Parts: sequence; structure tokens; C-alpha cells
Amino acid sequence: MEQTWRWFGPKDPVSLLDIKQAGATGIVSALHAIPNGKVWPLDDIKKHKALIEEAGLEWSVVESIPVHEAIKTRSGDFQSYIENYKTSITNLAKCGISTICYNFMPVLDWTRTSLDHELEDGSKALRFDRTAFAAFELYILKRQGPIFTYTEAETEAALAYYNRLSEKEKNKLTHTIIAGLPGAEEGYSLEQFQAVLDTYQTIDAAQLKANLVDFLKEVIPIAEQNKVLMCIHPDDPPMSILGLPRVVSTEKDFDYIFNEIPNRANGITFCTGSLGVRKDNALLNIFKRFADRVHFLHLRNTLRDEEGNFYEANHLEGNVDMFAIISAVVDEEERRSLSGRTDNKIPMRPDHGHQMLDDLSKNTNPGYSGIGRLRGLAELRGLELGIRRSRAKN
Ligand code: CS2
Ligand code: MN
Repeated sequence: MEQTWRWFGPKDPVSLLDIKQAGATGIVSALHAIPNGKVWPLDDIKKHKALIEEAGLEWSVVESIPVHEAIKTRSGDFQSYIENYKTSITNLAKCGISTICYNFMPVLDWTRTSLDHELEDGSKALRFDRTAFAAFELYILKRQGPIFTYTEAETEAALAYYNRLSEKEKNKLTHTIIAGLPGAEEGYSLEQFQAVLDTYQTIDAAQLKANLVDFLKEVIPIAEQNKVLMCIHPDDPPMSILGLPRVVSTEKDFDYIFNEIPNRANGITFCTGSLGVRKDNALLNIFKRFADRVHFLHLRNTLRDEEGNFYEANHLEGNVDMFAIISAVVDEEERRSLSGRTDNKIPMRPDHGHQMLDDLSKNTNPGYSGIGRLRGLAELRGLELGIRRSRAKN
């Protein structure tokens, strides 16, 4: 695997030098200053790339070129946003950057209800609690419109939860859900949020899938011509929230997308943490079935409970069998080498980490602290080395 690390640009509290010391060689980054929907100009790409290279690192993966809401809903100016997307792909290709991660989650990118869930050892993790989320949806946002999937018991639990919250806690929960986590290009106020949700009133899962495929039909050929690999990030969490459809959550979803557009440029960001939240996602099978088109790996673990709540566990603990996944990645890389493929070192990044040690007293991007990810990367690279060495012996 190629060891990479997400860097949010010069304002990221974790510097390129820190990243170098963590032992990563590749950078995963985006031009966050360019508004969603606009073209990424060549000059801006070159400048960002130069910053990374001056530090002796390489810009390995773009995460993400955001997909404008108008493209997801196929409304308004969506056609011109698609054209802009294509131009950004060709501009990146001109600069030698050829792996692009993106997602197709409506309205919200990744979503959590707590960013400082304290673990036994005092470190802090990100967590998703269904009751807290329902309390936000039903009693803070007072969502009107599409059918709610909550049972009576869940609604009651949510009300009890809501009643226990102070004003400050209500604000914190709201902020956590809608203000936009790192990498999510959109943040909303409550009013704006309600308004964007309304734009999905007539869009069900089938429609959203069709919109995704229509987008890919335009974008994938351009990527292919430019030798760019596109890789879609799964929904996080991989289920419908707020009555919104989500269509990149399961093996069946991938089946649909790749049956429609089989080109290998149409690939996956295999995020173990996102996919692993569903009990019915057989991660290893999914990886093996689509290994050929896994262009990027997000390695992270989650621990879920019976109710569907989860938190981000240590990288080698939790529901994801990281040994099995990395073993399969090593198989895939060997297969690629044997068949002469040059993409035989799949870029991986420790996807999120805990706040621990010095992280706890610093201002960090939730999930993207320095030391927590350093621990994650160190464990993952050790596991890979162990797998490779033990095979070499046999
Ligand atoms: C998140 C997202 O799980 C994740 O990787 O941190 O920022 C994710 O990278 C984007 O949704 C991908 O487009
Ligand atoms: Mn991820």
C-alpha cells in the first residue's frame, strides 16, 4: 500500500512536515478554497502541488472534488456544473494527478452526533447515536415532509433525550450535525438546512441512482481519456438519514453502479469504517468482488451495537477484521503486479483517528488529529509488513 495522509492545506494544524515525520509519503488533498461547483484552475492546482512537493511529498489523491447539489438533484444549472467537473478532471490530469475521490451523499457528507465521545483510556472518538440523531430531527429541526422511519419507541426515546438536553447541548448537537465536518464542503443554518432537504421531496433512491449514473456517463469517459481513476466514497453512515435516499451503501448499490458503467475508471474508495457500520455488509466479499476497481483505501474501524449506534474504534479493533482486509489488499496488489499493472500500490490513508495525548489540548479537525492518525498509520503499516513478511517465509 502507498501510505498517504489527508492534508487540508496550509491552515491544517497538522503540517506537511508533521506528515513526513509520521512516515506517509503521499498526500490526499483538495482545493478547499474553490467554491463547490467551480472549475479548479490549472494555476491553483499547480501551486498546491508545489507546496506538497517542496516538502518532499507527493499529491497522490484528490479528496474530494465535491459534487454540486444541483448535479445530485439534476436541477437548475446542473449541466454547467458537470462541464466544470470535467474541466477540473482534465486540469488535474494535466498536472499529473490521476486519482479522484468523491461522494454522492445528498445534502450532508459524513455525519456524527458526537465529536468528543470519551473512551475508557481518556481519548476521544467520533460517535453516531441514533437517539441523539432522532432528537435533532424530530424536536430541534422539527422536520416536516417525507415519511419518518422511526418507531414509536424510538420517537419516545428521542423525546426523553431531547428533554434532558440543555440549550447549550442542543446547539452543540445541531452544530455537530449540520455545520459540516472536515472535508464536507457544505455547512448550513437550520433554515437553510430545511430548505435543501426540501429539494429532495420528489427524489427517491431510484431517482438518485439514475442521477448518479447520468453524472457518471458524462464524467467517466473524460476521466478515462485522461487516464484518471475516479473512486466513489460510500455513504457514511451507510443508510438513509433524514428521509433522504442514499445509494452508495451496500454491495447491491455497487453492483448497480458498475453494471451501468463498467469502465475501470469508475472505481471505489473502499472505506472500511463507512461500509463496516452495516452488519449486513460483508466487507471482505465486497472488497474481493470489486478489488479490481478499488483505487483508494480508507482504513478505519467502527464498533456498532445492536441499536445501530457506533463509534470509531482503534484501527485494529472493532467490527472490521483489518487483518483479513489488508491480507486481501496484499493479494490484490500481487495480482496487479503479475498482470503488469502499474497501480499495484494502492494508496491508503488512516481514515480518522482519536484525539489523544497532545491532540486533547490542541485545536484539531474532528477525526483528523495528528497523533490519533499517527497511531492508526503505525498500526496499519505494521500489520501490512507482518502479513508480507510471514508470506515471504512460507
Ligand atoms: C470522511 C469524508 O469518511 C471520510 O473519509 O472523512 O470526508 C469523506 O472523505 C468524503 O465524504 C469523501 O468524498
Ligand atoms: Mn472514509
